[in-house]
Amino acid sequence: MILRDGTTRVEVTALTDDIFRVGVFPEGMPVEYRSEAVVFDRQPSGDLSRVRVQHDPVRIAFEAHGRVFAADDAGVERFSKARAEGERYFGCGERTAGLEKTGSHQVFWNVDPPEGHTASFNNLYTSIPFVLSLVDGRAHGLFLDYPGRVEFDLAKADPDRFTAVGTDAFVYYVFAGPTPRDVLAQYTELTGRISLPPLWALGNQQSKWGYEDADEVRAIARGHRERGIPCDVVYLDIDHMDGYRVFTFDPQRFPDPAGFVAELEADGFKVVCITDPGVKVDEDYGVYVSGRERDLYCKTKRGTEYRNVVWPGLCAFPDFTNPEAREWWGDQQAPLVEAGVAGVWCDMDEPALFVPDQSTMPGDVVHPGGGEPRYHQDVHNLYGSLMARAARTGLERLRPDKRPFVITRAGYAGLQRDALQWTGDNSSWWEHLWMSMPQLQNLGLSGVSFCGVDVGGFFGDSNGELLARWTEFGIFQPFCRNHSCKGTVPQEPWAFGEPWEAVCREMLELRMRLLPYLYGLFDEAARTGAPILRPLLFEYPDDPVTYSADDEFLVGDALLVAPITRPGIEHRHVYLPAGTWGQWWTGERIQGPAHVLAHAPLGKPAIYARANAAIPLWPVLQHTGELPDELTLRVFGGEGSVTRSLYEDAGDGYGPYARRTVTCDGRTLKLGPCEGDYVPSRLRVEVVGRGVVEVPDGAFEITLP
Ligand code: MIG
Repeated sequence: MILRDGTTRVEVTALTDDIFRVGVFPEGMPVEYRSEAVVFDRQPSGDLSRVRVQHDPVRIAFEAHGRVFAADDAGVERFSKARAEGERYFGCGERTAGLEKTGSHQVFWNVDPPEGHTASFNNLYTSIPFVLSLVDGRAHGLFLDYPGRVEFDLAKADPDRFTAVGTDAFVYYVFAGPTPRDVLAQYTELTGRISLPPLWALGNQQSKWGYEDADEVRAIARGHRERGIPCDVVYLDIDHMDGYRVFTFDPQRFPDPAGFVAELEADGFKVVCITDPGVKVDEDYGVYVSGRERDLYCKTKRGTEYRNVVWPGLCAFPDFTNPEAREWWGDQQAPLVEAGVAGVWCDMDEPALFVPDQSTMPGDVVHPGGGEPRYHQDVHNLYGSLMARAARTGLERLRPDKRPFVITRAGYAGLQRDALQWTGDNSSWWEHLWMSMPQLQNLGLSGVSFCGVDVGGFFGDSNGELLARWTEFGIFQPFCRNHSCKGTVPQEPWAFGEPWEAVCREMLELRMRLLPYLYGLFDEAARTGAPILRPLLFEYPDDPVTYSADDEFLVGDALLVAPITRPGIEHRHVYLPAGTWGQWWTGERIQGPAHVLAHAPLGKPAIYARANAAIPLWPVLQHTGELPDELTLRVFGGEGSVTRSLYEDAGDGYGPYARRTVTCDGRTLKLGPCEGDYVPSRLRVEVVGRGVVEVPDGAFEITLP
């Protein structure tokens, strides 16, 4: 549908019955839908029966699932949406303040924030201009697709309005819901979903900026095995490079990268390497020279190579908006892949620059784009996403039989399909442990279901109690990695001695036991966009108490976790929504909705399981290479029937899988037919407090003890 409002051209398109696109183009501006965020590639449905148009001035609204939403309250040429009565806003990507965004102003512009960012900060490393709204428990969503700077005013300046500024022509998408799950499915149908990571990426991971050389990393790996502390991955930060030249190894510190990786591999560890976008200007460095010869770097306005200083000294910066530059960059990863490196960590990709300190590229730097030049200010937020895309697609080409593993710090809407997001440089503060909860829930509500913060905190010295409590939380992050800054005290799980070491071990053992459950949630996220670590409101949108419950969260549909985030205390308030909940450690049943005072001494965090949800567990493993062939389904019996899905495969590659449904009502447990050709594990069922039964081969229904 094409409308005109004065000299402004307005186009409304129904992509599906529940996803709408609106393009607003003032006179003289091109009609342009090109987007690096959007992957929707089906034929648009074209059904405009849910679109409502008023004329003079033109105003657009949508009507579906029994209500009107995303209604313009001014002429269409400005972005201004009426706030429906009782409408509450959520989402907005990586945000450190609480869950609810009603009454806030949101800036979308990627930065490497100053050390010690707090909940009062607004924009950080990634930008996702996406809002999920709830009105009387029903959800809709809105995504404004512009990767330059944009700002949302969510009923702050005017309590009855949602306005956006930053761009004259604009394209936005509306998602009809009506549940939060539907909105996430619709938003991620448009912008893409995570791909299923290799199983080892769900294991525990250990990192530190400051591990000096191969021997130190070996000792860290061995330290885990000697102490029986599960770990799957160790990291090489920038000190592994030769003079910070990306894709190289320092010949003294890492004389035999392939031998080093193979040795760790034999002990069940993967190695992941950092990469930075700044390429050292050095005529003897092949990466730099080949990028220059192929003309793949960003330019100044005058057409010369744009340079700035980062770790290696003076650097040039790949123009990742150019598909040829992405392909070239992906290929440069070959030396890492040949050494056996299993994944790539993209850092500093806001991009973060040193001159001036903690700055980014000036807005008038040119991204030549392989013939479609754009100014940096119009693509800034994309830089990290496109670097991650170059890394991901490169790994897929270099190692087609393995699943890619890419981490990014910066990015834009849709980054979830190229990388997981880790949230950069937090601090070893109790406040930052607290902050991690809304931060990861906000990301999960914005399509980034694979995410995590540095466990133990990055800047500053951690301590035993903080690390132990942080690990109690960290094992529930989709991405579970302990990482810290150069010059801080060691914070490996054993670094502070007992009793903290034992707590970290028990928690990481629990992580390993829960891996089959988490893997099923990753499968769900890859298929539907549902967050893994999710706010209560995702499952209970009709319960307004959940809207502010941001210091607790759900892991999938079946576990509720309420971490302790202050020193010296063992009790805290927990809200349990409707249904029966089983206390993980004691088996006690609690009927929700209820506010309870949880007792959570060290090593016994407040975890509640949803009654009758069958939670698949492994025995304790030291790493995922020890894949067992038996699963235990743990059930806390109660009222009501719950159906969950159980996912298994070989853990990497693209071979067969097995997906089954498990339905339990507390008295019987039923298995649905198995989808896929992978040979599924044998099952036993542990009914908490009542005993264990083996499930005979071929059985599809058993009576529980
Ligand atoms: O200027 O590579 O957020 O995780 O250890 C600092 C060194 C660069 C910032 C990352 C951090 C990493 C560090 N990097």
